[in-house]
Amino acid sequence: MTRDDRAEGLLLGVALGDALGAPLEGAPQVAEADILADERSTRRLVHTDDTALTLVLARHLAQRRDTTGLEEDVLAHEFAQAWSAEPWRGYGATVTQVFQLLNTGVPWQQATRTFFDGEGSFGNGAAMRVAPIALVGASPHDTAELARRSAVVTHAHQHGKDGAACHAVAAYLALTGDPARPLEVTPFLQNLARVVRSRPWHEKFDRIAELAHRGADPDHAARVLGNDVSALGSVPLALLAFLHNPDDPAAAIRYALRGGGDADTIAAMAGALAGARNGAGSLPQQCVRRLEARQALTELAGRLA
Ligand code: F2R
Ligand code: MG
Ligand code: MG
Repeated sequence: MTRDDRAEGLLLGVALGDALGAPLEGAPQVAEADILADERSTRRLVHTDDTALTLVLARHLAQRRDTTGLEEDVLAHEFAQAWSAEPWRGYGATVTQVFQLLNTGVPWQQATRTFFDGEGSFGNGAAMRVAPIALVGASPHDTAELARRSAVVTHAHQHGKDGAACHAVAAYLALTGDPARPLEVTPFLQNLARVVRSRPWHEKFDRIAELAHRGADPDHAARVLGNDVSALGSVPLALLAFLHNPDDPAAAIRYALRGGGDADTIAAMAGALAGARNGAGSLPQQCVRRLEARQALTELAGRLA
């Protein structure tokens, strides 16, 4: 499997999870039969804010492949412009206000701290879009650093930034691990714990390890780990969905969807991880063909790989 194929798998995995989860976002739990029916349907797979902002970040990185890597001021402006162009993609309430401030010229350092007593958002919006960072990071540490820099332009809260770092490094590990060898849960989580050091995240890593070893079902896992729009309440369930089904992207996405709650985002993150490990060829082709942004994502994967 080539690096191109895995880069494409990572980006298409985001869009696949996002678009399959979009009609399910907010559902308490989801029946597997409904997911299978949707996979087999012919509906066009329209994405939401998760993929829209992933495209923005991927383009930003592709344009700076050989130079600076990431420019926070420009990136903040590009995110806000994407929201202005398509505000109907299902954005969060607070990030919408951040984008409005950015579009009136307020610097991101100030705009992001306007909310929640200066702490800023702990939503999963920075994590849901961060996967392309794994394609340019030189190491887990470098990937975490870049992820935090990409996060802080909209999500100032520590959990928002840690969520982005956690998911980006998980994507880096999925992308660079050998898919011919079984994925080992404990070393994978230990690698994440080295770059995301705060106690609440370490507690989640411990829960993930227990649930993975017990083969927990998605309902139970969602109750233990959370399935909401916060970074701490969604990134862990996406990780478990992947660790439970490391070699089967369709199964990882289904597991994430069955957990309900923030289904589009949790499935987008699980899809990125499984797609990165197994490549685009392993994704369900009858769904990939229906993805709204398939061509743009494939082209960006080629530039970033
Ligand atoms: N927003 C949604 N879905 C809502 C329904 C959309 C509807 N279907 C439609 O079509 O209109 N989905 C998207 O939002 C999530 C990503 O959120 P993001 O980008 O982090 O947004 P935000 O606004 O910053 O945070 C989300 C909410 O979390 C609460 N919150 C955040 N920080 C907080 C804090 N420090 N204290 C208390 N609460 C905090 C707020 O309620 C925020 O509005 C993804 O699911 C994406 O798909
Ligand atoms: Mg969404
Ligand atoms: Mg969502």
